[in-house]
Parts: sequence; C-alpha cells; structure tokens
Amino acid sequence: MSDVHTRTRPRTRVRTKTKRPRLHKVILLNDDYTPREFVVAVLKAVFRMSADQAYRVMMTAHRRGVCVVAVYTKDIAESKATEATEAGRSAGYPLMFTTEPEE
Ligand code: TYC
Repeated sequence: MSDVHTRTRPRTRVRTKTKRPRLHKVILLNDDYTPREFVVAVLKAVFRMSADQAYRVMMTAHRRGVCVVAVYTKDIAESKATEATEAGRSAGYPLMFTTEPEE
C-alpha cells in the first residue's frame, strides 16, 4: 500500500532561463611612443567614438595606464582589439588593446 506512494524518480526541472553570454571589455594600454592624436583617431575610427569621448578615454589611459574603451560580445571585442592594435602597428607604433571578460 505505501509502495504506490514511494517516489523513486529524482525531482528534476528543465531549465528554461537562457543565460546571456558574458560581455568582454576592450582595454586601451598606455605607452610612451604613440602620439595622442593617433590614439584619438583610432578610437574614433574603430570604436565609433566622438572626438570628446575619444580624447577622454585616451587621457585616462595616458594618466592611469589603462582605460576600458567599451564592452562587446567576445568575438566583437577580440576583433576590434586586434583591428585597433593592428592600426598602430601599421603606423609603426606600439599601441596596444587587450580584452578581458566582465565579472
Ligand atoms: N602616452 C602617449 C604619449 O604621451 C599617448 C598615449 C595615450 C598612448 C594613451 C597610448 O593608450 C595610450 N604620446
């Protein structure tokens, strides 16, 4: 009689919530050689920043060593960081952009 009430199947629930993928930060690193105007031009071209925004980001990296430029999905962050770093390299500058996942 008590057998019919015995539950043997584990209680499971299908997860219906879809987690959004983590976003990745693009980070600008300071160096001693890349001209300020060149950094501003790259930020405007690659990250579609206004002259004001680009100047502020460049000066933050210049003063503090690094500055977060923007956040994107992993693929976009990585391709923009590569494109921007490559723009510096082509012009003979050590300008460097990296990426890291957001917390
Ligand atoms: N520090 C450079 C200079 O004095 C300018 C610069 C700023 C370079 C920010 C890189 O991410 C950077 N010419």
